[in-house]
Amino acid sequence: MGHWTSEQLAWLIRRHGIEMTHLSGGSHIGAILSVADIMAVLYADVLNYKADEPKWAGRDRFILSKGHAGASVYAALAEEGFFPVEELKTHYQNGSRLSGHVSHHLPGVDFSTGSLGHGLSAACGMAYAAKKDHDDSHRVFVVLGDGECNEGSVWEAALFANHFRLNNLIAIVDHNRMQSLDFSENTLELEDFATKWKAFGWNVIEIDGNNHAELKSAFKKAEEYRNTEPHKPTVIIADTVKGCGVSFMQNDILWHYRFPHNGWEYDGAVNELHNARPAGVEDPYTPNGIQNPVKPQSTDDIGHDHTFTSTWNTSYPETMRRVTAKSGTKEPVHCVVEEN
Ligand SMILES: Cc1ncc(C[n+]2csc(CCOP(=O)(O)OP(=O)(O)O)c2C)c(N)n1
Ligand SMILES: [Mg+2]
Repeated sequence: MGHWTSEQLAWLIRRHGIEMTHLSGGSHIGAILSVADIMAVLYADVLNYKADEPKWAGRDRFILSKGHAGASVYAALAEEGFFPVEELKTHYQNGSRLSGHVSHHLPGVDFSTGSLGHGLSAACGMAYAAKKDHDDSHRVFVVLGDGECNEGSVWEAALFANHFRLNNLIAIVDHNRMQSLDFSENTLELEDFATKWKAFGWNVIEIDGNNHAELKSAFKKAEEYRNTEPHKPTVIIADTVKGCGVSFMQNDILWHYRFPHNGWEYDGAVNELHNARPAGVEDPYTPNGIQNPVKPQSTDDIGHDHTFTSTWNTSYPETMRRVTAKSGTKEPVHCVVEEN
């Protein structure tokens, strides 16, 4: 359990994410904003850990398999006291231990990631080891990207978890329906995603992954399943919006790789977040927001379609599509941050 509420921590993860990618010129802000609510609920309400004793044997194990969103786990760990918040500014810099992708050299990190498709296998190993040791003191959590589930190794691990009845394993998929250059459905179709996990022998919980109440009850349900479905691992399919919390980054694939540049990109993101900050949180970088922010001009590259194939699911006519897009649209979408 953490020091912050999940709403406060989600806001801090987003604010740190903007600053860290801005300072370093690092990528993946869209992925960081997408997973911020999942990470915040995990570190505020779900995971058992001791920040002053990172290797405590009874801690829940956690792997961020979509390791390109490393800034989100770094921000959560720093804000919960594993290392100084000040160190976040070294992200992606030469000599820093906060490498762009997640590094186990940091206290609180159990497994390095970045090469997609390995986290679920590692989590299976940890859960299997606990079973073999008859050690019921902790659970194993792993967060995957949906595009990451294109990797065959994910499905081999899913088979393994079923075979060894790993009911101490909880996977969460950040299901934003986008990957690095395009919508997932245009890259390699995953749907019907829930049915696939069920067929692999898993409990499946489907929720809005930017909604904290739904996330919290999903984790509660996953805990209940450990008793009611002792022969199954559990996956939470968390429907999210890539770029959630900054209007011009939402559902725009540009922000998978682009970082917030000086000018309207940084000023706009900071001020949007500033205006949405929850009670009890100070902005660590721009305590009063940005006065006289640079505004985008009509010639600036905002609101354009940057997906590789230019539109949602061009491969199939309407009648052949299997899913309706929550995030397959350029319209502004609901995000939890805007509510506060
Ligand atoms: C094995 C491997 N192949 C390719 C990449 C490059 N890469 C980084 S992020 C990414 C897209 C991931 O999409 P998704 O899992 O949906 O994550 P999201 O950013 O949408 O949360 C890719 C292909 C990688 N990190 N590892
Ligand atoms: Mg994705």
